[in-house]
This record gives sequence, C-alpha cells and structure tokens, in this order.
Amino acid sequence: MLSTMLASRALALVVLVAAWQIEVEGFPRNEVFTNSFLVRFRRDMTLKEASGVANLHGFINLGKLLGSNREFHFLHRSVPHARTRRSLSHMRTLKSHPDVRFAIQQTGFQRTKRGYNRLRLAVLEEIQQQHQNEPTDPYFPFQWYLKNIGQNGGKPRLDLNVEAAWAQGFTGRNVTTAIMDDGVDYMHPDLRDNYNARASYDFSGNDPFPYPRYTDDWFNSHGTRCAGEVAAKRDNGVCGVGVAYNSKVAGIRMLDQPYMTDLIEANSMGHEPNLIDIYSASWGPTDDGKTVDGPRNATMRAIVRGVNEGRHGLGNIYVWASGDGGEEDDCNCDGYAASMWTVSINSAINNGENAHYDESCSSTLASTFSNGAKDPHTGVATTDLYGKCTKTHSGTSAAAPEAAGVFALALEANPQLSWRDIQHLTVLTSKRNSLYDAKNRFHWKMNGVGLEFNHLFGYGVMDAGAMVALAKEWKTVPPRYHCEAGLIRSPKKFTTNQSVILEIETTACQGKETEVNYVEHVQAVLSLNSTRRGEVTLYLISPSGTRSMILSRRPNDDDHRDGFSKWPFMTTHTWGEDPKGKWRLEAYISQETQQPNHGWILDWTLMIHGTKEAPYKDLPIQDENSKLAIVKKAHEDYMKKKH
Ligand SMILES: *[C@@H]1O[C@H](CO)[C@@H](O)[C@H](O)[C@H]1NC(C)=O
Ligand SMILES: *[C@@H]1O[C@H](CO)[C@@H](O)[C@H](O)[C@H]1NC(C)=O
Ligand SMILES: *[C@@H]1O[C@H](CO)[C@@H](O)[C@H](O)[C@H]1NC(C)=O
Ligand SMILES: *[C@@H]1O[C@H](CO)[C@@H](O)[C@H](O)[C@H]1NC(C)=O
Ligand SMILES: [Ca+2]
Ligand SMILES: [Ca+2]
Repeated sequence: MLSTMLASRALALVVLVAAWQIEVEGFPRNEVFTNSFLVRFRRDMTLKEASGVANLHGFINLGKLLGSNREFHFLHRSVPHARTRRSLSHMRTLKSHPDVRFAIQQTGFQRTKRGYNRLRLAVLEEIQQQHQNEPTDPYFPFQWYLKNIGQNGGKPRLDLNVEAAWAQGFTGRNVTTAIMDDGVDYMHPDLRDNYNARASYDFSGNDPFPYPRYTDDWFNSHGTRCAGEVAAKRDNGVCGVGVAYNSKVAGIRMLDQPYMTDLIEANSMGHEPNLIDIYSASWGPTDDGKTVDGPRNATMRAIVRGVNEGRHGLGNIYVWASGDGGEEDDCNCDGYAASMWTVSINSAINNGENAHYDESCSSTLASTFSNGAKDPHTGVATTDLYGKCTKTHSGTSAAAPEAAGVFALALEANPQLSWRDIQHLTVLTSKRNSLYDAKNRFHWKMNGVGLEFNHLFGYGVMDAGAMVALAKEWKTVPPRYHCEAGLIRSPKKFTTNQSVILEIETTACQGKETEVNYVEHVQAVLSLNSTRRGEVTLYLISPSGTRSMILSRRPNDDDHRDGFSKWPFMTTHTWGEDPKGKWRLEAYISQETQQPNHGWILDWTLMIHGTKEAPYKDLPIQDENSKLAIVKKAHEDYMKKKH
C-alpha cells in the first residue's frame, strides 16, 4: 500500500518535473505540425528529379536543404499551415516512393523575442531559413505582394505565393507580356534585358519606340511601373523582381494622347498576336460612376481575333484592371472588364481588405494586390521612370500586371494552355485566403458546384504555386459552345415600390449543336430604360440558386435617356454549374433616394457559354480537398443523376 503510494507520488513528481520543463522551454506545448516536410533521398537528385517526386504526390519542392543533393524541402498545399496531428498519410505516400529514404513532417514552434509580435517572429524565422533561395534585389523585402512576412502590418502569407512557382522551376521563360499603357522605360537597368523590342510599338507616336513622354510630374510612369511588376530582373542589385523575372515585356504605348480612338485600341490589342502571349491593360472608360462604355467595333474585332487566332490559335490572354471607381461604380458597366474574353482582376491590400478604390462586379474573375493600407509605405514596389524604383505604385492598375506575371509562369509550365484554360486554372487555384470586404457587404458564398466566390474578389487571390502545379497536368478543356438560352421581349415596368422578376426556363440548347452542360460565362444581354439609371439594381439567379448582382446602384449615374441597349451583363459566379432549369432576373429601383423613379426592362436575352462535355474529367486528382476535386465530384454526381 505504502509502496504504491510512494510509487504514484514519484510518478506524480516525474510528471511535475516534466510539466515544469514544458513551462520553461515552451516546448512542446504549442508545437504544431506544419505543411513542410524534410525529404531525404537514397541517392543524389537533381532539382528537377526531386520536383518530379514532389509533384507526383501533391507536394511542391521548395529546394535543397543547405545545398545537399539528397535532402529537400517539400511543401504540401492541402495540409493546413499548422495542425496538431501528424499527416501520416502524406508521409506514407512520400515514403512509398523507391528513391525516398525518409520524410519528416516539420513541427512549428515559437522563439519569442520580447517586444515583438510572436506570429511575425515565427514566420520571419522560417523565412530566414529559406533565405538562401530568396532574391537579393534591394527592393525585394518591400515586395510584400510577392512574399508577405507581415511587413507594414500586413498579413503573413497573404501573397501571390510566387516562390512556390519559382521553386518548381518556372520564371516565365519564353513568354511575352505586352503592357498597353503610357510607354515603358525600356532602358531601365531592371527591364532592358527582359525587353522584347520586336513585339513593341508606339501607337501614340507611330514609331517602334514606346518610350514614355517626359513631363515634370512623371505623369507617364504608369507603364514602366506595370512592366517591372511582370518582368523586373532578378539578383541584379536593382529595384526588386518581377513575378515572372525571366519573362519578356513588350511596350505598347497607346495612352498619353488627347483622345483615344477605336483604331489605336484595336491596333494595340491586335499587335503581334503571335509574338505576344499576354496583354495587360490597366485602363478603361472613365471611372466616374456614370459611364457605360466598352470596346467599339474594331477593338471588339481585335479582341475576338486575339482569342481565336492569337498564339497560333491558342488565344491571347487579355488581363484587365477591374477599375478604380470605388463603391459608387460597377465594373459591369465597363465593357472591357466585363468581357468574357478578358480576365478582370480586382485588388486586395496587405491585410486582406479590399482597397477603398475597388469597384465590384460579377464579371471579376480573381484578385491580386495593391496599395491602400493605413501605412502609406505599403504601395506596390516596382521599377520607375529613368532607372529609378518606387514603393508606391497603386490602384487596380497595379493588380492587373501581377496577374499577367502569374499567367506568364503558367504558360511556361504549359505552353499549350488556351485562353480558356487560363480562366479555368484561375477559377480552380485562386483562394479565399483571408480576403474580406472592409464594409461587410459582400460575403463569401458557394456556387452550385461548391466553388467559393465573392462579389468583390471573384474566386479569390491568385496562387502562382498552385497554378503552375495544375498547369503542368492540365488537359485542354473541351470545345466551347454559345447557347442562346432564352429571350423575353415584352416590356416590364418596375418602380421604387414594385420590383420586377422575369424568368427564363431553359434546356440550355439540349440536343442542339450548341448544347451547354457545364457553364463558363453567362451573359444577361439587356435593354432597359429608366428615369435615373444609377438607381437600378439587377440580379441574375441561376437554376442552382447562385445569385449574381449584375448591376449595383451607382448614385452618380443620372442618365434618364440612354439606359442600357443590348448591354451584356456578365457573371463568372456560376462557373461549372449545370445551366438547365429556371433563370431569374430581378430588377429593383433603389429606395435610398426620395424621388420616385421607375424603369422598364425592354428585352432580355440569356446567353450561356460553356462546354457540352465535362471539363476536368481526364485530370488526375492530387488533393481530395482541392477545388478541382470538389467540382469534379459535383460533375460526376450530375452525370449519375442524368443517367
Ligand atoms: C518559344 O515560343 C515560340 C513561339 O511562341 C516557340 O515557337 C518556341 O518553340 C519556344 N521556344 C522554347 C525554347 O520553348
Ligand atoms: C462593325 O463590324 C461588323 C463586322 O464585325 C460590320 O458588319 C459592321 O458594319 C461594323 N459597324 C460599323 C459601324 O462599322
Ligand atoms: C421606356 O420604355 C417604355 C416601353 O417602351 C416606354 O413606354 C417609356 O416611355 C420609356 N421610358 C423612358 C424614360 O424612356
Ligand atoms: C411607395 O409606397 C409608399 C408607401 O408605402 C408611398 O408613400 C409612395 O408614394 C410609393 N411610391 C411610389 C413611387 O409609388
Ligand atoms: Ca532587380
Ligand atoms: Ca469603372
């Protein structure tokens, strides 16, 4: 009896001692398992071979450990950054590879320095371990959009995840992005080696030299800043690095003149479509919250030719800044941003909020980063005119070139990607991360196949690492069809007190040549008039119940004459859904003003664009939790139901 008592006391003591040690060392109480794995091979491996093994099992190879040829740092994207239990299955799959000796999941712990923010310190430390692979350019530490370690109060890891793409060996080689803007300082030491002179042109000056026109206030610095975000050179001691730092940029100077014309736009957007892969545009109709405008005739033809014939038939990629008109504008009134043939990009700031100048609309596909934090030094760091660098590039202007850079990485990973493949990849690999609406109006919602979207951010923040990984495996999507799903032509009135709801029941051209079973873009082509256009709000609801706000209130738009005439309001939110069934259009007059207003829906044509065949059926699933797996599952369930 006594002895057992003693024994249990002794045991208690041991436990106590251990507990005390835990207390002092802070170990391992807060220990977590990270998504990092140390992998040791049985033989020497090249970076490429190791990446091959990583990709095989859903990992990303971050590179060698301390220069060893046998030990590598792998990252698993589906394992959360921190969890309390080991991911045995992931280690097991790695170990099953004949070349792998062992794999150890890395634990995460804290080394707290007093007076510093704990989380940031932990992240900083991890980053220091990877430091050897990091660009040495002096502005790289300010490029939080490439690597966010919490600089200027940002949210660690809220970034484009480009290092994961670079670690897979992709830096944009043999891809050209054209910056359609006010010129590019192509003599800039951080740009000149990546400048593609053959693909460049000055449509404002009509000569082959798109050099920015000098003004005292550096007004024409926009294009140079955008170019650096895409393709500033790495490790040259100048400024920072571009997202795709081995890709090429072309300058297309077409702004900076008294008036824009349809032809300048068309020539620009159709310039050298086999030399230029990606066109980046950070301009559009005036963001005054009352303009409704888009590509004119020739420009429209240039875009259509670009997507159908450019890149030797794979299609050019047009990247568009969604607009800086703030909450009082709606980018669906901008025919460039709202086009199906452009990828419209919105911006978030370094803590995940939308920028205060962001517009919102249902045609936005995804988001990247720009300025706007409380800290004024948190702009976008990039190249500037006359060989200089800047930390204050801003606006959704700064966001579009980042997306272009990510696409350049994807095109190097898989040069056969079509313009539609790029959009599918964007939908499937963009992430919610920690993006949110600062004003809490627009929440994250799930569409009919389980894809999360947000009215402000589209499918979320772009993830370069995930995009190139999926791009490598990608099988081009099946042919696209355009189904006119229905038409309503009898005018319907709506007033402040009385909304109108129209319905189109459709089989989505089933049995016809243009049958669509899997949605890409949907357009509500509408004619309407009203006593005050800015007070009209429109929603389109899909058969699966996905509600897209296709027009928001624009308080400054006082038009009472033009209304909308066959305007193609577009939504990306129903991507992947089955279009068959009842589509609903709801029209409201805002109740925020005192004056009574009314309007008429004059006609509505529902256009559904997408594929007849399931788009991802030949793709392997690397990760059961990925969006790809979720959509594929939804499509398989749909097929079963059909048969
Ligand atoms: C680079 O791209 C061009 C055209 O886009 C293509 O013909 C060529 O084969 C590519 N070169 C390499 C090395 O991939
Ligand atoms: C616009 O282009 C189409 C061809 O795409 C042509 O038929 C039409 O006449 C043009 N309209 C104008 C106003 O130039
Ligand atoms: C709008 O269209 C309706 C139906 O054609 C017409 O009766 C009405 O006068 C128009 N209103 C305005 C403001 O143009
Ligand atoms: C709307 O309804 C309110 C009462 O609910 C009424 O006072 C107002 O006159 C109505 N406005 C219109 C435009 O019919
Ligand atoms: Ca540089
Ligand atoms: Ca706008």
